[in-house]
Amino acid sequence: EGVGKVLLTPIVEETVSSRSKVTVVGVGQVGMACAYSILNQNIVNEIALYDVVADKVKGEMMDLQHGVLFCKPVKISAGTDFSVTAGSRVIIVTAGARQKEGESRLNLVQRNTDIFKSIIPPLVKNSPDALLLIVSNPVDILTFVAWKLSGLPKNRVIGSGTNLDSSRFRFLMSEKLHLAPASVHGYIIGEHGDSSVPVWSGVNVAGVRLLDIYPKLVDESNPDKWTDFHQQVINSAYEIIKLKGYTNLAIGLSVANITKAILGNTQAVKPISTLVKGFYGIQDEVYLSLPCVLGSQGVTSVVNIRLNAEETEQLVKSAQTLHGVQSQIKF
Ligand code: 6V0
Repeated sequence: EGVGKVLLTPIVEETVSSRSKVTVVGVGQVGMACAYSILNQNIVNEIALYDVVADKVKGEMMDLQHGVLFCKPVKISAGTDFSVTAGSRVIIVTAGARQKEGESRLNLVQRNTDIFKSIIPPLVKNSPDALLLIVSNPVDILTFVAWKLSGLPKNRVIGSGTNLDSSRFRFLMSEKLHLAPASVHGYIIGEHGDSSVPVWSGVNVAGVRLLDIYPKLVDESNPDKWTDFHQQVINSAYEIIKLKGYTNLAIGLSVANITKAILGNTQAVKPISTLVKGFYGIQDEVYLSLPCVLGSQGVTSVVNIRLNAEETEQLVKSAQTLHGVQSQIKF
């Protein structure tokens, strides 16, 4: 009887499903690269954007909405009120200042902690079952800060960590070997940043350890300078910031890759930042990256990789450095 009068005849009331809602907090270069990558992966049914700048968050929402036709249907919402984030499964936090040219990540700590104090409690209140995925720098320390402020169990507060550093590392080695990055396996663990640790002993192609084939792989005398790959990884962000002002595309893809493992409960192993107290003799409550098994609970397990004495020492030293910085933070 509605024909010619109303377009739709409702049968049941529309419900808002939050099956796979993801919130991105901070719609700067990094936040939008995360949102865009996630949109392209067809893994969520809702993306919420939250920022303190009303015009910007609205503009970014509209820009994404206008592309939804070309993706799997996704609801895109946005606002400056925390209610827009309610019912999220994963909350990706990219809010905050970024490094200036030449500035270290550790330098950002108090500025971004102050932002976290105002956002983490209301985010958790609106999404009590969510998992927090921290991206803002210095990511390991801010993941610790978020964990403390959130009151959530440690498995549900993680940082993007060295998933990106490891991807940069594998890319550089893959170019050298003329192989796809996915076929060159290797992990960078520890701090996302200047004190990260490359685990050369584990670098392999199809299970063939490179150190078994080239015992002098990482000797200073090696003219191929494989050790430079690690230095290049460390320098990557500084170099890209100098060249284009910020880094965003690779971190966006890396975050989408982590989000996919969580929402799909895949139990994939990825190097991400987790609470490492008790591992490798680390005594302090610090977050650092280790290969973690990821699923809907966040970190399901940590993979116990064998580290040599030097690698262990570097990891413990990173932990001490971060702990030192953390003890200066004003909560
Ligand atoms: P940006 O482009 O300046 O964006 C930051 C955004 O945060 C802006 O839109 C701000 O309005 C917003 N913001 C500020 N305060 C708040 C608040 N209280 N609530 C919500 N939003 C707020 O910076 P960009 O996107 O380039 O970088 C964001 C963060 O990501 C920085 O801390 C970077 O250092 C960090 N990165 C982390 C990486 C990693 O591997 N973990 C990689 C790249 C950058």
